[in-house]
Amino acid sequence: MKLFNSSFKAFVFGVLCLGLTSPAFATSDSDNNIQNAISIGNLNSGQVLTLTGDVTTTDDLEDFRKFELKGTSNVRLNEEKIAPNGGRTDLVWIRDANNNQRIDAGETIGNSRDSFSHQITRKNLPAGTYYIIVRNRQLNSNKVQYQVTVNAKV
Ligand SMILES: [Ca+2]
Ligand SMILES: [Ca+2]
Repeated sequence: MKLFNSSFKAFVFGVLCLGLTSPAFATSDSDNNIQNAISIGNLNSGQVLTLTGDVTTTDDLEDFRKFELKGTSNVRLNEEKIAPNGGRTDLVWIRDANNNQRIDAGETIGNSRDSFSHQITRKNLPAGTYYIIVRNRQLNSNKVQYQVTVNAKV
């Protein structure tokens, strides 16, 4: 009985620890580098695209998305958290000017760091391929759900 008791306690302790430390997992995805960025579509002047996702520090640190700009436009990126899983992220905006699917010097056109929301506006952007990177900045394993609006009406 004593043996049973102690193993039962160990079991309960284990379950409690598991419950306290189990990390929040993000929706599994493969958009973790620029080559595997998920396309959200083409953007013409006057359009708005919306993308959503989630990132954690444990299993999915960053999400890469891309869009094509079909003509010269003013574009605003707006990122906000979706309740209840708000948290701090980085928002990085890349223009792959030489179309080599790499981030080269001078291709980062916006970098808003470590904040609960972000807004970046750029005027007279040329047609081409653009990338958006959302990176989790929480120190714990909390999942951050985000929504990014890409607005070419500005
Ligand atoms: Ca990802
Ligand atoms: Ca490049």
